[in-house]
Amino acid sequence: PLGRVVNSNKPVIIEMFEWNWDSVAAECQNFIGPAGYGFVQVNPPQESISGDQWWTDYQAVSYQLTSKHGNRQQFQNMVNACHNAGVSVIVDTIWNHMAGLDSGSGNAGSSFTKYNYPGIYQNQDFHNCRHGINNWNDATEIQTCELAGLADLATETEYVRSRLAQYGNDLLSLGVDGLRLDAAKHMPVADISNILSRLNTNGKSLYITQEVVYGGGQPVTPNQYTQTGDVQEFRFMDALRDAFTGKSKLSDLKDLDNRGWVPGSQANVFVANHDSERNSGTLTANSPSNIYTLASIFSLAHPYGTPTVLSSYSFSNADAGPPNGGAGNCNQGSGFICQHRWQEIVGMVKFRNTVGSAPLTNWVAPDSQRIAFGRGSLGFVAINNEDSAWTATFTTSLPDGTYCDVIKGELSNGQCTSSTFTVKGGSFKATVPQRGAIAIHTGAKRS
Ligand code: LAG
Ligand code: CA
Repeated sequence: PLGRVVNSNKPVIIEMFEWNWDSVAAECQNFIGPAGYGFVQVNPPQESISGDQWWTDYQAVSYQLTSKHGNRQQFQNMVNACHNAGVSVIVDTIWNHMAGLDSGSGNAGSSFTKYNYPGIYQNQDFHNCRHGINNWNDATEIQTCELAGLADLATETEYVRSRLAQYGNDLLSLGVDGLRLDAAKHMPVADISNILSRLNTNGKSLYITQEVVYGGGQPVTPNQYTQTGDVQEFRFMDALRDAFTGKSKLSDLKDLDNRGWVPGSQANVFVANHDSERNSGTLTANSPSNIYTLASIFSLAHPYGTPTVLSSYSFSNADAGPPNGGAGNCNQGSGFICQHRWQEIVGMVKFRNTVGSAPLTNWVAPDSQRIAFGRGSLGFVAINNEDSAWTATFTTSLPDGTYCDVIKGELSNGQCTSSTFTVKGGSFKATVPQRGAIAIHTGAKRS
């Protein structure tokens, strides 16, 4: 079955962008599992063209699990290590296309020419539109022409479907728990549905998240893909950028299920992904005034969607591959940004795990850039996107008690490592720092 029940009490995903398999395995055990994340999403593991740029991964050459990130054995070890730490593994999966270079060879040594990948696909397995997508108002062009010049697989044919399912089944046989379907928008949903129906999940539920970038007025829409799994809702990312940069009102982000977006129960949302942080279209870790962190807090606090936290690396050239050959680590100066270890984000992962699907309650927005809300009687957050502190008395249904601020601290050995807030009779007073936030929940209640 397809669904989202794997780790349903730990919904948060980390995109471990360009971390190699050995380093993901270590990080699952050392940090990710203990911190309460439910999933890691890893880079495409199949053989791709060689080269130092990060995007070589998206030019598939074969389905051997030999890549810059490691070999099959290392991949298997990573899955096992993450599982042992209670973390599920989502694999970025390329079903839409093969390499777009005229010719070359891959990381496992396979030679190819465009439209001929020996032993796997040949000319007849690709669509006949052999040019880029020119007209984005035409669904046939979007789905049968070439995204970025990449050889477009004829996913409506029996052979291609069976070959893609064979690859999917190989991943499942290694214990993979979920797939990110790259370029899902460029495949008809019927093709995705057919391929998924061929996967042997052995009763386990497989998490599917589909990359369908919303484009205004276009005929292929995110909402068309809800029958085959979760859908990445890029309008959430854009709305957060606009709100936190002050182009629109943060106070307008209360109800996100009434905007015509993918229903929250099927939306996969993020502040940024590996593409957006390069095309300057969204917030990045370098955004001013702490707004990337504030937006991340919002995405983990608001009930809309399943949140993904991007963990990425610094770059000056947008094509550059990862530091240290992809051996990810969070040491000072490593070049890896390690957003997944930021205190505010880790605090909010536990908040999310505690509040689960509790409804949004007690919303207040005394100013267009100041919001606060509860999650039932389990948690409460306040976000201040102004340059001055905000002191207020908040109404909450949290039980009476003293709670740790999980934005700047945590509950440790019965003590709060930072500020505390005391709820009594349905309210508490707090000062929310300028361009800052506070959050409390029943999982970090001191007394
Ligand atoms: C995706 N989602 O649908 C990935 O998130 C995105 O990162 C992928 O593009 C894209 N789809 C194709 O899988 C990336 C880079 C592209 C790169 C492509 C293939 O953003 O820039 O294209 O991967 O490697 C590169 C060159 C292009 C060239 C193409 C074919 O940048 O100029 O036309 O390769 O040779
Ligand atoms: Ca296609």
